[in-house]
Amino acid sequence: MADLKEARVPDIGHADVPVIEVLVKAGDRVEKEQSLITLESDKATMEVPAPFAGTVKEVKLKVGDEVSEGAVIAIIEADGAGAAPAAQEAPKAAAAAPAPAKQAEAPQAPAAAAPAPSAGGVRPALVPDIGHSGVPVIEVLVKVGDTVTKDQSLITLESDKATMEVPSPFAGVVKELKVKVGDELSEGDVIAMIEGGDAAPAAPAAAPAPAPAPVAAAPASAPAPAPQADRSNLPVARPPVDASVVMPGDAPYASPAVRAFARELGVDIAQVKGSGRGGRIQRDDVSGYVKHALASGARPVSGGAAGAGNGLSLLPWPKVDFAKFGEIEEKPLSRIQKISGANLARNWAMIPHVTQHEDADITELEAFRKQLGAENKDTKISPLVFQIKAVVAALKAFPQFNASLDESGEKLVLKKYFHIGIAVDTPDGLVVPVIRDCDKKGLLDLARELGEISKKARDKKLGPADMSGGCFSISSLGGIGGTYFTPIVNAPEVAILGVSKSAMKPVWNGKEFAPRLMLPLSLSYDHRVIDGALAARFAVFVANQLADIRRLLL
Ligand code: CAO
Repeated sequence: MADLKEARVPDIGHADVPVIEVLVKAGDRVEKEQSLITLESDKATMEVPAPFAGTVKEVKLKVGDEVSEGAVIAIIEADGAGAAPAAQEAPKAAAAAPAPAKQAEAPQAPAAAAPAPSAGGVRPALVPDIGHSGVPVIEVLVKVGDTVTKDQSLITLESDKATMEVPSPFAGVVKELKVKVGDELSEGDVIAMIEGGDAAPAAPAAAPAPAPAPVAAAPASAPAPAPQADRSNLPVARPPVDASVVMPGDAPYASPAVRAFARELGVDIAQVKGSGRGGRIQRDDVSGYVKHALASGARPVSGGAAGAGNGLSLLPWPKVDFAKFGEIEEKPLSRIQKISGANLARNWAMIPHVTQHEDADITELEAFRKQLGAENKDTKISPLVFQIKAVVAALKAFPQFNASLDESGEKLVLKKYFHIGIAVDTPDGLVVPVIRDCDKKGLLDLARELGEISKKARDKKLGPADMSGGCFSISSLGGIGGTYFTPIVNAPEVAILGVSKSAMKPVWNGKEFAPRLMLPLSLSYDHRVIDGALAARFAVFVANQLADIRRLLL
């Protein structure tokens, strides 16, 4: 039995937190724990998950709304079986079915537990209620002797669902640090002893300090582990931003403080290699990146902005009041568009692209594909699977294409594996899932896997792991039309094959014009790594593979 339920904002530790993304729309089917909206306080970004599975009937919030605990996010027709009992009984906490932390009150407890604060005295800064216990410290952001202001972040904690900075409850000088990276902390643990320079707001014992922003803000049931996005480019005015971060393909993973630091230096965080646990980017990694960039004469390039200049001495992006010229409507870019846009802009600006065109005669191949399709009615045999095989053969013959420039730009990393990225068009934008070990898979396996990843992409179910590790990408517009195009290389790959729609053409066979099915290919490549002659050979090789399917067996 289905029934209508309200998904509400859980206790998020603050009031009036802006909605920066609405991730579902009416008619969408959502799973329990699937993120509904993204909120961003001044210290953390959090996704609010659905408390139960069902179908969204109505979305009650829009980007820009400011919400507090209890606000209705959406009306969901819950699946009878999937509805969490907590949600049924207590719709107030609906969006965070497992008991939400009382974060707004949390800091008061530590404040009360602190020795009577007096101006100039040494007081402990305690961990507020963070909704979990035993949460690992992943960064210590201050050191002994540092002067901290009230609300300045002291440490970063990371649970499996959220990253949160814990701010200082008062201003002062750090006298002693009681924690180190790796410690697991719970409410009430002492972070540091701070000598209060500015004890005023922190208070007489009877009137505990106003709650230091419980940056732990993630609802206890926590941000859903949905593919996280680099929001460093989001048009939100509230620094520091984003706690959770992953880019398609290459997953930069850093705390809000490190992201803010990278932005301050104009560094595109996606370029920085993390040395921390699980590849997490640390402050030192950002400084190291800048040092290296300066030493090698390059400039750090910030990936996102359309026209901040990005160290490339570009003109700023034109500021135009379009409404002056006629009626307009504004539509925010989707999260995927923002992420892929930043990557595409960087790749287009930094890679010297050349596109080589070639036609493949696929008359025989197409006949074989149709026959294969008739023999395997349960599997859609896309022309793409042959293109994948042809590309793998070409990568084996021309290893320079199965390579990436390393960070220094001085070394080519040659890969011995064959993972192919496939550009998939989704209603929210372009994503590039990767099919692994294509050299070891047969046509039918590839056909099935292609069907699976395309579906996963369109259902927004791809995780960062599905989109990383690609060696070479194929972008097929063959199902749509067009003749040739100039695909943008998907860095750090060095080439990409664009495929357009095949068409019957008269082709001279030495005696006469014969009708042949010709497939237009567009190979874009990084001219720093590949020269034109090699690219032409690669394109011809791919075309020959497709023209005579037996060659794929060689
Ligand atoms: N020439 C002629 N017909 C082609 C073709 C080609 N090169 N490639 C595919 N087709 C046919 C297919 O066989 C299919 O025909 P049937 O319906 O008769 O079987 C039809 O076109 C539709 O194909 P499709 O696009 O749905 O499926 P696909 O397996 O070929 O491609 C996928 C899968 C995921 C690559 C595709 O759906 C897609 O998203 N393409 C867009 C990629 C994109 O946006 N690239 C641009 C990146 S740069 O902005």
